[in-house]
Amino acid sequence: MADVEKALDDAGVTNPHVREYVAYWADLTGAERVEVVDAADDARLVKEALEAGELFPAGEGRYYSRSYHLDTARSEERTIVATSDPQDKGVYNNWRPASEMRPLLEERMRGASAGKTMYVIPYLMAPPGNALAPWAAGVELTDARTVVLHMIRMSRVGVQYLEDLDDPNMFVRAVHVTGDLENLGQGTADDQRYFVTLADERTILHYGSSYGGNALLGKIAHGLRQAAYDGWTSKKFLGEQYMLIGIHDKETGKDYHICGGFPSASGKTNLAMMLAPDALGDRYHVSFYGDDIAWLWVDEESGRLYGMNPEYGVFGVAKDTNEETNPTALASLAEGTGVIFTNVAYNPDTQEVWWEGRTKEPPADVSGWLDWKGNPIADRTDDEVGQPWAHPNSRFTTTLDNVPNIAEDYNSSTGVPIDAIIFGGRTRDREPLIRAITDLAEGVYDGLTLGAEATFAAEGTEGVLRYDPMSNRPFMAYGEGDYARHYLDVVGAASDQPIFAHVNWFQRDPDDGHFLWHGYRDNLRPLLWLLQLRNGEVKGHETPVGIIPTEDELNLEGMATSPADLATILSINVPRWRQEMANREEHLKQFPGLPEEIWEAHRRVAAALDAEA
Ligand code: OXD
Ligand code: MN
Repeated sequence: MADVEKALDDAGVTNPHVREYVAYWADLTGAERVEVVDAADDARLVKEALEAGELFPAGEGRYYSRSYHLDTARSEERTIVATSDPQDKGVYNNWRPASEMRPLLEERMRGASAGKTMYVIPYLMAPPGNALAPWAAGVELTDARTVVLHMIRMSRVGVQYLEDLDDPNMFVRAVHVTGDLENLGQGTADDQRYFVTLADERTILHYGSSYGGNALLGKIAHGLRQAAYDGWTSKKFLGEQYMLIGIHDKETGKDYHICGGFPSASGKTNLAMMLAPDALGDRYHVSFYGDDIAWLWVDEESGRLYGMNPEYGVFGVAKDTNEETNPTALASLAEGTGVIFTNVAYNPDTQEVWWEGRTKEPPADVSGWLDWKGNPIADRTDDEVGQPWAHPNSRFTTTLDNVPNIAEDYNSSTGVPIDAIIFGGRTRDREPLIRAITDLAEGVYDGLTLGAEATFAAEGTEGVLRYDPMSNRPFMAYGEGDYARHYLDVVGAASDQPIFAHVNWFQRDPDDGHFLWHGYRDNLRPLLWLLQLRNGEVKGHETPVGIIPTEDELNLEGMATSPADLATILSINVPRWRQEMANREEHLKQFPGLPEEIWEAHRRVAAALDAEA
């Protein structure tokens, strides 16, 4: 039996509620040892993980890990939001009664950490001193050392974050038990895994995975699901799956901040880490705040909408990260950064890593290379030769201050004022490069009807979007009608409203399929236009679905683009839009209690399109 009291005493944990919580779960899970961790323990824990074969060296100060082959992604079907109020049931939150889920999880977790160390990770999902810090404190308990190492990179970790809580009982209780990964029936009818947020108890119980998206409980379960629920019940804030960037105009000295949501595989991390195009670099500097989560609230003093990234690191998808798509990410993975790669291809002889899209071709000399499962590439049979070397969801985990263009004030307690909220999916036709929306309800309506093209048959019918409201579909914590109401209320309380916009970098030529817009760094150009529009410096062109730039308003200096392509991405295809409106109506009808403002916005846009037909 672990000596819990001693471990807590040694670490200086005096908060009685934390002590009680740790003792309860140490007893229930049967852990052999309890260890309270601090960010300063990182080097020792890395050394232990290397010795235990949980990490492998990938160059100086870079590490490699591999997860169990059936445990490589978030499992949406096994993820549940449970409360004691059936009114919290939504379309996407997989709601279940808390009274049913807690015993189920306790049963699975009982004795499941026998022989293992239970690490106690006190963390804060906010810059210290932030207005939302009371909702940001948590204590993750985990029986996996690699989870600790990831948490140290992804959140602020240390006992001090628990000791000065205004209400000592107000911290998220986040319990992670790995389970016997080889016997959990992942993806079968007998799947044993459960990833449950008991939102009204501020307790997270995740069983059956050590993959980051399921096991780093500060990030998705607390940073998104729990935060969304807390923001709603407190009426104070929104917790969104948004990136957050700053744009500094060196000529005027002004700073702007843009946040926004993108369904997965729509380039959110690349956008968040974008640099200004060379031709505009003398005037503009783009800084990085975060690539995945933003909490938004109205600052009482200024009346403005503010935002901050609650995370401390980046848990990025490796696939297709290269010098063109995201040089900033590559720099943040350099030697000495402490980065941890997961499920990429690895060469233990040379300590190199590789993933699809890192270079056009995989390394020509395959000797020593292992694929993400640890199998030698050189031993592949003819049938296996075409298979990816890295898992498509392979990841890199690195702290924010490794990102070369990290914003100077990313750690400041105040957060930053938000000028614009953007949404963007991957849409091959219909969606122009950018359309600005100045009306709050229309902006929220646009977010609720966000989607990305179905990528393969199983996900939907070709041409029909897989809707992903606000890019929050997997993280919705309560009913969508209430969510829309709360969003309108929070942003609506700002005296100086942000402008909304929908962006799309992915329109293609219907004949030869080429992308009509270059993307990457050039994506700054439409964003600059959006800020100019907000400042009243340009007028754009009104359409039924928003304001789009005229060709001469978009700054295209130093960029080659064909006039025909530009004309297409700066125009609206009315018949195609009218088709989409019928799909949107079906989508929105699923959500009971959607505020009338949202339906009005839908009807207004539909009528304006009809009038143009
Ligand atoms: C996700 C992530 O799964 O950010 O969305 O990792
Ligand atoms: Mn994400």
